[in-house]
Amino acid sequence: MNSRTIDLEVKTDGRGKLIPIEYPTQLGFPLKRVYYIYDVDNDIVRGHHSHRNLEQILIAVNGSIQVRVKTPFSEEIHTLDDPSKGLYVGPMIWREMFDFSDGAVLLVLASHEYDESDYIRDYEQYKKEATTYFEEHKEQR
Ligand code: T46
Repeated sequence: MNSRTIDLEVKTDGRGKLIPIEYPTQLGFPLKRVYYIYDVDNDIVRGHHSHRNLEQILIAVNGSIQVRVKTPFSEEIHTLDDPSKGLYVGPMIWREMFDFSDGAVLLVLASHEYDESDYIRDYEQYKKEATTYFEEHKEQR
């Protein structure tokens, strides 16, 4: 599946920890946008959509968050609970974020500016477009 965990290098010294994220070393795409999600109740599920082109890296900079990534062919659940790990999510991957712990903060690094027309928010429409997309990108299923 076109989604995978990325290990970020931590610079540790007596003062604490620092993680640099730079293009192209840690980031596979030039950064166009950053946003973060926080203050989410534990019983809330966010996401429920796919993007046609957007690439993103999701990092739980505090607390823990579960992320379900799926295609019509496979599904994985990732626990994000470590600021030194990112979850890369490529195009045409359905995502749901849930089980936010108290104080969880989800930082997202995005390859493009916000564009609502890049979203597929209806799952039946997603399945239709994804089936065509993955015919040509079988390695990303
Ligand atoms: C994603 C997951 C991980 C903006 O105005 N600008 C932005 O950059 C974003 C991301 C959102 N918005 C507006 C659109 C909605 O009115 O903020 C509101 C909440 O967005 P949404 O319902 O899409 O939030 P999530 O948490 O379901 O999804 C977000 C991202 O939208 C999405 O790209 O992959 O986080």
